[in-house]
Amino acid sequence: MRTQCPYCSVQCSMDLIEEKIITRKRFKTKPNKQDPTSEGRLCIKGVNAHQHVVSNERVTHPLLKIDGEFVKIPWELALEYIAEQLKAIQTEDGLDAVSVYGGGSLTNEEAYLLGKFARVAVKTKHIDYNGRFCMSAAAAAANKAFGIDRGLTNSLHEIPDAKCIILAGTNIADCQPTILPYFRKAKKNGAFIIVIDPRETATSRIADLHLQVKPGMDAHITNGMLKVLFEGGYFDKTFIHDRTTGFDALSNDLQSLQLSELADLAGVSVDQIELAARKYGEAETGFIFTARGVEQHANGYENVRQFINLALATGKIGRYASGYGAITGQGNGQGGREHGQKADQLPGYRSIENQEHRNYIADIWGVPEEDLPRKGVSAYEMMEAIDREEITSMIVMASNPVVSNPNSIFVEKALEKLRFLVVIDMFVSETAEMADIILPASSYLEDEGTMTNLEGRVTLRRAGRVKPNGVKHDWEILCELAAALGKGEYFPFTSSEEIFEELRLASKGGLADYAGITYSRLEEEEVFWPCPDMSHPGTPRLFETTFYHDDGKAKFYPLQKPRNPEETSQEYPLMLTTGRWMEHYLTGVQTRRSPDLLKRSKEPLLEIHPDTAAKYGIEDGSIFQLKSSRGTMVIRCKYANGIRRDTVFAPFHWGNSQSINRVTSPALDPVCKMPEFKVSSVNVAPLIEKKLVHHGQGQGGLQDEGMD
Ligand SMILES: Nc1nc2c(c(=O)[nH]1)N[C@H]1C(S)=C(S)[C@@H](COP(=O)(O)OP(=O)(O)OC[C@H]3O[C@@H](n4cnc5c(=O)[nH]c(N)nc54)[C@H](O)[C@@H]3O)O[C@H]1N2
Ligand SMILES: Nc1nc2c(c(=O)[nH]1)N[C@H]1C(S)=C(S)[C@@H](COP(=O)(O)OP(=O)(O)OC[C@H]3O[C@@H](n4cnc5c(=O)[nH]c(N)nc54)[C@H](O)[C@@H]3O)O[C@H]1N2
Ligand code: SF4
Ligand SMILES: [Mo]
Repeated sequence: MRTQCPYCSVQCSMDLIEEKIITRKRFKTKPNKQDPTSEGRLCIKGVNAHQHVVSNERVTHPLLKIDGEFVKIPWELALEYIAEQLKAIQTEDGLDAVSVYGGGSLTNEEAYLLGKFARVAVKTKHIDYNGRFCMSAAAAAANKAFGIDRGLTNSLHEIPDAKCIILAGTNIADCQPTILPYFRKAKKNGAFIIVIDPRETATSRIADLHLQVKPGMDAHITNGMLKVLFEGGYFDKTFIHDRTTGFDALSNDLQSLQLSELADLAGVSVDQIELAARKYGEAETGFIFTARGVEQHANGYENVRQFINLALATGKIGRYASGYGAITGQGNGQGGREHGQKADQLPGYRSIENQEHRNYIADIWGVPEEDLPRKGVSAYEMMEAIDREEITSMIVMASNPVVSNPNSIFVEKALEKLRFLVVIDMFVSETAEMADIILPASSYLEDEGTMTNLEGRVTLRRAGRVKPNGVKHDWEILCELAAALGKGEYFPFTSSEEIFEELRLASKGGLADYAGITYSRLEEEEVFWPCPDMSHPGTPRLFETTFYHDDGKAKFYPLQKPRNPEETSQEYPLMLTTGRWMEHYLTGVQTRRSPDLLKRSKEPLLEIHPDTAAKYGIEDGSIFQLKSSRGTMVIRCKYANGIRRDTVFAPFHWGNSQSINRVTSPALDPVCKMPEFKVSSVNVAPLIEKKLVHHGQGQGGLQDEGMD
């Protein structure tokens, strides 16, 4: 079967061969050599992606919690029961007491339908999704700077011809491994590669210059670079004049900056800032890429705006081999943020507070405009509203918020207060364990639909495998739940293609315009949005002639000092930053159920510099408690020579006592509500009990052989 990896935003396609030898099943994976993005490569996660699908831990029945135990119940009863509960709660607590929480692994069709489901079937304003923790800073920055938000402005194929590449807070070698060769090619062609990251990573190893920034202090580097570019005459005055606004306010402030002060604050040297600026300024072509390292901060929005300033000031955007990109994260991190799962958004990147937009979508949906709710609050703010008992019910589809939210001890306590929690998932995730009812969803191998990759390229993933008995597709579940709520007429869909046809109409004329894309077109070619009609070729390169603001110009952002992240103190002297490892995906619900991936990486490890470890008397490989003012988690440490001495790093791929979010800070960016996952002040303390006890869930015991 031809399929696409369910994990990251590259969306590598592959052929999966399923062999049956007597009763045993074997799987082989072959990359698709014709894949225009991965060029026939797969990473270790892609090779093993089918393993969770055939895990014997898949949920294959609706499960209702009775006296603390899950009991299998038939679908009809499950749907009826949910509808009854939701209606009762809304009668007593109000329409907005029910909330919906989505995810970036959903197909475009399902993300679209989830938004419609919340607004039309449940009639709540409270819907948001895990992309709030992922794409929101870059999305807000791109919208404000360019008037549109699409991950990369150019196709990956242009990277090898760029002469300078800045990789800021993006660890491509571990997180989008199959696109690393584009960067290697650029290097071979003479590009100067700059990595900005507090740690040495597999990505920083390809860099010509590695700026080991102090977590949260990127903007001091960009400000310093801007000053050097200005003074060195590297600004593109024609581009600035013709294509941008807001430059004067910015340039006036540059004079007052002191490079030495900025370098000190950023934890790098003046020489490094100067070299980075000169190399980027001199290069005829260049790219800047950011990811969660600069975005997941309480000033993530400003951070991204300041990186965009560099591209605008030097005119390195809107042309071949020059541009900016926020490397998107989840499989459908891009499409999932365009069609209405966001609290303030309607399909096609329309705004729920814009009268014209409301009229247009109400018309497509066949509901009175006044019936459409207004905007709700962001993902973490929903947890706060649950804690205040303003929201008393939640439907979670394709996310594991109890592990992925910051300050997760608080979040877990809040979720316990819910009157009714529904989780739609393939597994009993840590969040599903808390649910009153779990509905089993199909997996990527079984469910078809479109996905939009990091380049803005829309791909069609066909279903290769029949879903297990008792399991439904997410879109089917939404249609059936809507029917149970008495709104079936608005959800008459019998295939994902029918939903896509409505999405095309709903997105038409919006910023994320998919009107010119159809399933049959996607069978022939992958299309980059915006694509307003069938004769339009799609838009691989953005901004060649215009930006998307009314005046057609891009906007500079005034100089901004980075807000100091949570300060370290005597009690919490170290800075914790968090992120990913190659072998696991997000909260690990899927990859911890893939035996080959779990074998490679069994538990989280805290990366700590040996000098720092020595200071606190920590032996390599020992287990201890990591503490912050929010709580404690348990983790083994691993010496890492390549990390800053004031910083420790851990992945967030594990739950329960090993969940790093038990200690992370809930500070939110005021503009986009991105949490500060990348800086929390912590300390390390010895454990009394040294033996690590694994929780049963998702810690192995799975199989991809011998299944019927
Ligand atoms: N293997 C794997 N791949 C994945 C995922 C996964 O879970 N596992 N998840 C996918 C998803 S959803 C996403 S969003 C992407 C994320 O992709 P990335 O953003 O590349 O991944 P992270 O590891 O979160 O962070 C990147 C780097 O930022 C650095 N960093 C931390 N603090 C700072 C800082 O203050 N400034 C700077 N400049 N850098 C900092 C970290 O050391 C880290 O190396 O990956 C996608 N791909
Ligand atoms: N400390 C820290 N925390 C972070 C981050 C960080 O860097 N540091 N990064 C943040 C980022 S960028 C992200 S994207 C979030 C991700 O956070 P989550 O969304 O919580 O992560 P996942 O593990 O992808 O959870 C997805 C759940 O949906 C299920 N699932 C997968 N596919 C489907 C499907 O098609 N349908 C249904 N119904 N279920 C499905 C999986 O089994 C799993 O239980 O975490 C954020 N949290
Ligand atoms: S995880 Fe990403 S890079 Fe790896 S195979 Fe899957 S889509 Fe490709
Ligand atoms: Mo993400």
